[in-house]
Amino acid sequence: MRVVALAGGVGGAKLAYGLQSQVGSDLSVVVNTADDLERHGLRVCPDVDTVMYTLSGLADREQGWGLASETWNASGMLERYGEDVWFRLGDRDLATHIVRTARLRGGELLTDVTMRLARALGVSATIMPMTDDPVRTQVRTDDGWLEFQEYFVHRRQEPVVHEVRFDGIERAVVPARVGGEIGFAEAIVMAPSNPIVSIGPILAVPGMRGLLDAARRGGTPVVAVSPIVGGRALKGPADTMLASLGHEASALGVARIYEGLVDAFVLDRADAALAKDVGALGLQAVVTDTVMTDDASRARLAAEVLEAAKSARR
Ligand code: FO1
Repeated sequence: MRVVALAGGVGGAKLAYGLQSQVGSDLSVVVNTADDLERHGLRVCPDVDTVMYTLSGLADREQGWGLASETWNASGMLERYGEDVWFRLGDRDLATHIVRTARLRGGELLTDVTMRLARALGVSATIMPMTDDPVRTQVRTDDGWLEFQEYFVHRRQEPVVHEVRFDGIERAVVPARVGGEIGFAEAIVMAPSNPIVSIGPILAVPGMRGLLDAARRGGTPVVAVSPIVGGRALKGPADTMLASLGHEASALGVARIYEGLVDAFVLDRADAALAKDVGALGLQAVVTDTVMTDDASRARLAAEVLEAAKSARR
């Protein structure tokens, strides 16, 4: 079964890992790049790298991002030189950013760079950025507009978010390779990532929604997994962000955002009481355990998501 997953960082990477365990190289993951940033002259793609490290089995599983058994010597040296090191780059992680930046400067597209890096790490799935063009998430807070990682890491997601924009999105183009994979997909999965700042930018790339709609019209089911369980985000600020942006901070609030875009919606047993309201939106509600604590739970959720896709096939 050819599967395309849309994903942000940590939560999305875990489900992608489960999906890879089910379908191997038939999985393509389209990853958010609006969290990207420049650090020390290098291009850093946090969500792409989180997915790549997770799928290669090299990720720091406690932290969710970065590499396991990382060391921080370069960061210490950068600090001695007076550089800002609030966005921490490990020694081995730095190699990824050095190679990526050099290849981009040499004229390679981010899609090709990403696919080569993932192949070198032994990833069997195809990992693709949502676009090759620069797009940056910015959030409006009481302190004005902040770059995403300034808000997320430096300010620890503390400022209240009043508005979100994706700078550069109108000039962004869906890579041909992404369009092709969506066109051939037999199931499309929205991973349990933040619907506003992880899945949101992917859907906002001009042409992306059209590709997904065309796939659905052609009979490809689209299944979304809620990143909110019992009114709380498992990781990150999705719950508080939903609330401050006027959405309900619940699985139902997420289902409403995806209304008209997905056929089935997977929510946690803790939210079983919301299944009826999700169904009333016209989505097939699937209630199961969605919290992925180990390899087995990642694989089981992925298998259930693919079953939901089969039964939602149009
Ligand atoms: N997250 C943090 O909370 N602190 C960091 O210093 C940090 C560094 C970092 C470096 C490379 C990378 O790929 C990810 C990193 N992240 C860090 C995670 C990242 O900010 C978030 O996971 C995503 O951007 C949110 O999806």
